[in-house]
Order: sequence, then C-alpha cells, then structure tokens
Amino acid sequence: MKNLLKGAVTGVWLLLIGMSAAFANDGSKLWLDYQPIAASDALHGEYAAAVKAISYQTSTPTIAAAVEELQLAARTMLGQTPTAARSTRAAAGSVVLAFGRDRAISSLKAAKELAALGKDGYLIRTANGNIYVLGNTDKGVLYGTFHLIRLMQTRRSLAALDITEKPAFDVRILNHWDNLNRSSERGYAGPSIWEWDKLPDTVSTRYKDYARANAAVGINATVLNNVNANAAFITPEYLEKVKIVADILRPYGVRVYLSLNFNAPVSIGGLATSDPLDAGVRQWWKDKTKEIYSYIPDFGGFLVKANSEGQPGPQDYGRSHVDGANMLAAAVKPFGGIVMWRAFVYTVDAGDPMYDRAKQAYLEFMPFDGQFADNVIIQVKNGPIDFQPREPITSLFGAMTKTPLMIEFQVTQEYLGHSIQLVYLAPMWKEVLDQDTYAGGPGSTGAAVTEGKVYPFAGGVSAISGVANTGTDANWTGHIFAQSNWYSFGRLAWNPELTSAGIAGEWIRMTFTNDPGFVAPVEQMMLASHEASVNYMQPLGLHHIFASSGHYGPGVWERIRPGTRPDWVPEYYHRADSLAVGFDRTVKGTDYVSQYFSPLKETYNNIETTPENMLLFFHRVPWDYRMKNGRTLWDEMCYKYTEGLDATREFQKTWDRLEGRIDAERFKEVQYKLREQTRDAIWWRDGVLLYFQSINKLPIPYELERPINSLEVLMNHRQRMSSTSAVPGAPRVEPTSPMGIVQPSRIPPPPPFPQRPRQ
Ligand code: GCV
Repeated sequence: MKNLLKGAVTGVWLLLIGMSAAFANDGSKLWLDYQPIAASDALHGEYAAAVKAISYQTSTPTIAAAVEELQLAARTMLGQTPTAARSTRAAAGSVVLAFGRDRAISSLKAAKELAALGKDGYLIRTANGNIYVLGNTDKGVLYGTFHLIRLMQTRRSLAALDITEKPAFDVRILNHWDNLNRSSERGYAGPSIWEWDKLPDTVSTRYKDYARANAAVGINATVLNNVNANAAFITPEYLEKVKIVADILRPYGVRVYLSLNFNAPVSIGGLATSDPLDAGVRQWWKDKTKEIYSYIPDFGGFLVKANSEGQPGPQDYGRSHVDGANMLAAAVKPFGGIVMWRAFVYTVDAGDPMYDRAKQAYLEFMPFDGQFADNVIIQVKNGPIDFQPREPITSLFGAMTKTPLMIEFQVTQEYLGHSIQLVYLAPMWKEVLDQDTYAGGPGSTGAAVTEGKVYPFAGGVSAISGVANTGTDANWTGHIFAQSNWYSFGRLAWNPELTSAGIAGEWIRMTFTNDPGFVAPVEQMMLASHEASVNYMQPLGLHHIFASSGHYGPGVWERIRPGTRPDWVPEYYHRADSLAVGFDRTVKGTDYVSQYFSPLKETYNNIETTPENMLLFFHRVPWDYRMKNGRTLWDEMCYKYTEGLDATREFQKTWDRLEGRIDAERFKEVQYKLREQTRDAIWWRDGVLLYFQSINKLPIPYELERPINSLEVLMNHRQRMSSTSAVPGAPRVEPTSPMGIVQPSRIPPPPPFPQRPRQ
C-alpha cells in the first residue's frame, strides 16, 4: 500500500514535470520558481542523494528560514522533502548548516578561513559525504543556502564543492520611492507592495516573498518610503506598521530604513523650526530616533533628500549639508545606525549661460570632504544628470577622499522604457562599476572607490543602492524581464565583478527554464537590449531629451520658456541649431571635464579621444563632423537610431521563435510588450530625426528606412504619464518633485543656444 501511494505521488510529480512548460505562470515566483527536474536527468539522482537531510546545531529564525527554503526547493525540484533535525551528527547525504561556535566549524577546521569572510560571507564545502554551509553568522548560512539552491536551479554539479563568498559592499539596499497612499514615484508595476492602508491588521504574504527574493540575491537592506518623504512615516501610527514589515524581513537579513522629511520637527513635532543647530531640534531628533528603535531594534537608519527639487533641508535655515547630516548621524549613532545623505542637488543659476547641472553635486559637496560624521555616507547617482540611458560616471566618485560615497542606481526604468520595454540594465551598471576614475591611480574603478579599496574610510560603511521597481502587479515588476534588473542589482551589489552575461544566464535559468535552446538566444537578446535602447532613444551622448511629462517618449522638441527651469527641458541638453548639436563640457565650455582626474579629464576634453558613445555629452559637434567610421555625425546619428529600431525587430523575431519552450502566459505577455517596444522605438527614431532634420535640413541617408510618421503627428503623440498609480479610491498624489511640463511647441526651429566664451 505504502509503495502504491509512493508510486502515485511520483506519478503525479512526473506528470507535473511533463506539463511544466504548458502551465500558466504569472511570474510571481520571481527567481525562486523551483522547476521540477526530471528523474531521468542524471543531476536528479545526484541532487537527491546530496540533500536527503538537513542538520543544524543552533536554531534561530534565520536558520529556520534557510531550512524551510531548502526543503521547499528540494520538494519542488526533486519531489523529496529533506528531513531537518537539530543535531551535531549528520547522516551522510545531509546539508549541514552551521555558524558561530557550532561544532561543525571546528570539526572542519574552517574557523580561520571563515574569519576572513565577514558577517555575511559563507563557505560551502563537501566533506564526509555531506555538504557544509558555514558562516560567521546565521545570515551567512542563509546566503550560502540560497547559493546551494541556485546551483541546483542552474543545474550545476554538487560534487566536491569548495566555495567561499564575501560581499563587496556592507549595505546592499533597495530604495522604494513609495508613498503613503501606495502610489509609487516612477513606479510602473502598480501600487506599492507596502499596504499601509491595511497594516498592521492585515499582513500581505508578499512581504515574506519579498524578503526571500532579496536574501536569495544578497540584498540586505531596504528603504520603505520615497525620498520625497512624508513625515507621517515616523509617527507612532506608521511606526507600528513599519515594525510589522521589519519583523517579517528580519529573519531574511533585510534591515529596514526610512526616508526622512527634514522638516519633520515642524510638521509633526510642533516645533517652530527644523534648524539643525537648534538645541530643541537636535533633541527632538534624538528622542524620535530612540522611539523608532523602540519599535525596530535593528533599524538601519535614515535616507535624506535635502534641498533638492523642493524638499526641505538645512539650507532653508542657512545651514549646510554637514550640519544637517551630522545632526541626524548623532541621533542614530548610539544605536549603530547610519545616515545616507543624497547628493542629488542642482541649484540652478538660470542667469548664467554656462550653468551646468552636471557640475552641481561636486560643487556643493567637495568643500565638505572630511567634515561628515563617520556614520554618514553620501549617496550619489551613477551619472551626473539623472539616471539617463547612458551617462559618464559622476565626477564625485573618487574625488571625496575622506567621505564614504555610495552609488545610487535606478532599477525602476524611469528613463529606460518603464515596464513596457525589455532593457536589461546590468551592462549599463557595469560600465559605471568598471569605469576607472584614476582617483588613486589606475584601477580606481567606480566599484573600487565605493568599496573603500582606494581610500579606506575609517569606521565608515560601504554601500550601494538601487531604486526599486516593485509593485503589486502579479509579476512584481510590470515586465517579466524587469525582474532581471532587480536580480542583477542584488548580484552586482554582492559582487561587482560578475559579468552581465553570467548574471543573465543565471536569471533566465532560474526564472524560465534550463533549455539551452531558450537560454542562449534570450541571453543574447538581454545583452543587446541596453545598447539598443540607447540607440533608439539617445545615442552618441545625447541625454535628457525625454518628454518631460513622464520621461517615456521623445520630447526633443520641448523648448526653454520664460519661467521654466532650463535644466528640465530637452533643449537645454541637446542645444541643436543649424550648425551643431551637443553640450560643450570641455574646458572651453562649462569645464565639467575638470572635475575628473587625469587622464579621464583629458580623454573627455578631447573630441578625438572621447568615446563616441558619449560624444554629445561632452562636446558641441558640427553636423558634418567626421566620425571614426568616415560618416558625418548626422549620418551616424541616423544610422544609430535605425540600428536601435532594427534591434527591437530582431528581439521580436528571437522571441517568436521560442514559442512553446516556456508557458504561454509569460510568452504572450513578453510578445505583446516587444511589439510595443518596436512601435515606440519608431516614435523615437522618426521623432528625433525629423526634429533635428527640421533644424539642420540634412537628408536622412537614402539607404536607410524612411520615417513613416510626420513630425507633427509624433510631437502630438499620446504621452505616457508616469504611472504614480495609487490604490483605487486613494487620493492621487503627483510626484512631489515639480516636473516643469512644457507642451510641445510647433516648429520653426529654436534660435541658437547661447554660447559664452570662457573668460
Ligand atoms: C524621487 C528624478 C525623478 C524624480 C525623483 C528624483 C530623485 O528627478 O524624476 O521623480 O524623485 O529624480 O532622485 O530624487
């Protein structure tokens, strides 16, 4: 009877395997979709023999989470649930989870090796017929367990394992730009996953899944609310809700942080001022911080956007960034918290025709180097403008030698196609992480300077952040492939030396299938997607020529109008006239290049050595300038836009050929979105080329496909608004940063952009 039952269970499970490609799959399991492995697969036998049981010595909520995950993975992939026991003796075929003073560590003589791996690192080793997953802390063990599961998900052998891992950054943090009413600034996947309207009574099961997904890629921190912050988040009513979320994330090693509104002492504290040098204000923050820690004992600290895009800050009181940041640092210091102070500032000097937004963060922050408290870290966007499809690395990286800096990437695709376009961002982030700043000589890459490898920041933490792309859409991120950006942010935060191809390959296998006929073409498509999007939106160093209402389609025709901030308008960035196009940031222009170290400064200052993919970011270039391939700039621009569009058509073909290799639900969803992507790439290519053509009067090379739309139609094409989608019925909240919306103007072309010779 027992055998009969066993046979029936196995039969059902085998049936599931056979049907898995046909099953509906809404993508909600992310990279934790443990697909069944056929018993006929040689690896099935190997895995089944290796994970018969789980043994651990010290029981903690985090160890329990590791056990639960491994059991779930084995049950789903292998049809067998390993027994778990608290014991110091493991039967052969066990996975032994051990940390701290657990006996397995001394019996394997692993203590010394482990000591070098820090609190999140781990060691996975095959010995005595078992697999040992060892860490200094239970968190290390959890990360190691997810690594072990990943090996099975990607069909790697578990024989003779000897793996050591240690994360590059201490804090690997997501920033949710999520509001109280559950709208999400620059979010394209539905309302916020944080159900403030339902908490603390109703607790979504998604919180735990969010924690699992993050732990699986090594993300260990999260800021729950928008940097355009509502002070209500630190009132008791909301702290009670935040506490529930923090309690659920804690076993998975994800620490909670909050964004602050600098004016909170006035707006919720009833004080007359928020001046950071006022004794009453300082005491208010100390008391408030103590209160926060009474709810969340491992609270991570604060993220602050101050004096930027209308947010309050110390400058409102004639004080400095240092005054503001150090006041908050003093409040969190006794509890081991940190302050992440953003350098996204760009005070406009509209009267100065040489004003350059790219220079502002450096100008405002460099004078303070060495003055910030040791638990302050400055959060700096990867590029000097604003998360554009391609920008050079921000000049501040490496420049501040006595202050830790953290890179802020944007996982949500504000300027990269929202959740409509397939754009895999790892290659873009790698450009920044791998870029040599030469700050401390060659090899001072973006990663190295922020890891603290070039200037050791005594006492300071290292960190890296990504603006989250999650929402309540079934697949979490709106576009299935946008999941890969969340995934790769975590993987690169753990190890910036991983390759984009390696991460893509893992993600595809874990998310869809190990079928090589699927993995290889999809990996190629993902790797080509960023360059394609740059080409059909803003090639050759063009930047910020998006429609200002929503940052989706082209807005290249938007003009600077009296009363509008020039640096919110595309014309400010492209500066096109009948003779030339581009932004002169050389020493003869705004001199932004001088904020870089040599030889990067000279490379960018010289039009001949500037990489052509950043040409118009640094130079104002005549339309008839000869590119390295012999084409004129204008012809090359036409080619690049066409190349980008053609690539999207190739993506459609690639995808269509894969029908049947994965479930129909995700296949159709992606197929539909790829169609939209091509449509919108046409909008971009035709729109930008026709607009520039209306200025330079040059023909589009005759061998290239002709525009199929009139400029007028394209300029009035429906503009997609930022989907700051709130829960139904909740009051709509617009992004709190003013958007400077400028209606498309009609041709004729703009007058030449004012150029002032430098003194
Ligand atoms: C959260 C850009 C975005 C804003 C965002 C801001 C920031 O300007 O468009 O929505 O505000 O960056 O990073 O603070």
